Amino acid sequence: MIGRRLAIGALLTGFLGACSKVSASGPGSSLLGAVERWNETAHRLITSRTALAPEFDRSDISPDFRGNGNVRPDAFDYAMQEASGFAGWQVAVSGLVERPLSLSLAQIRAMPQRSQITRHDCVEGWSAIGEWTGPQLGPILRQAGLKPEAKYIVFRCADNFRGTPYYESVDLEDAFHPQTILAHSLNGEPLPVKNGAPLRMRIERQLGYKHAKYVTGIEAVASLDLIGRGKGGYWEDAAGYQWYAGI
Ligand SMILES: Nc1nc2c(c(=O)[nH]1)N[C@H]1C(S)=C(S)[C@@H](COP(=O)(O)O)O[C@H]1N2
Ligand SMILES: [Mo]
Repeated sequence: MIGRRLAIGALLTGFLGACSKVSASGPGSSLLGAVERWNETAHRLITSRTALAPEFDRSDISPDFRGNGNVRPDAFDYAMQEASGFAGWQVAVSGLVERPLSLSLAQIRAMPQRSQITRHDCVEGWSAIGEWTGPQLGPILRQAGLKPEAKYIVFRCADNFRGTPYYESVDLEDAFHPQTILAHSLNGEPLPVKNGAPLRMRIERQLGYKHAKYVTGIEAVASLDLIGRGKGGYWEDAAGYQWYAGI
């Protein structure tokens, strides 16, 4: 957050610096137009939804990536799955798709993979850096074939808080963002249970609660109104958290 603010400040200072140099030599009227164009470009650079989240070096990785929220689904089925090394875990890709899929962990590991070392920021005031590996969500959605009415992607999870299932959702811009992956590994090892075993989303341009753990389903929908209590996620429904939690 602070890094990004500093970067924006540096960018703006750079533009202002460039302006004053031009004003010393250039005609005033065209200068104004040029400044406006620079501002527009700067604004687009700063706000671009497709920009990548910063990636870090292996040496930056946090020694222990804390587990937060639910750290073990309490369903009996989950314990069975864990005992078998999640061999039977399936992720359903459903909803507004041409070809519904049911993907095993083995199939997900066999897809082209992306690894990224990113910083996770939780609204509760802590951050951690880890290396996540898994296939990008985009190609999975392309394989299933989104119907034109699909506007959002909902992530279903195996855990719940007092009987209410955890879920999250993103728009298609985040769903197809290159750093949006279905991660099965953290720091080169299968995900620990506390961090979402066997599969969790990484939605790197957004805050921690968007990164759904224990993913069992990926559902394409036209509207979020009828999902949960209609706000697009467990914490959005329960505590009024922002649905768009961009960082
Ligand atoms: N299924 C599920 N996903 C979840 C949560 C949860 O309780 N259940 N907590 C969220 C919150 S608030 C954060 S900060 C991160 C924590 O991820 P971690 O346990 O790997 O630190 O997961 C998010 N995804
Ligand atoms: Mo969080």
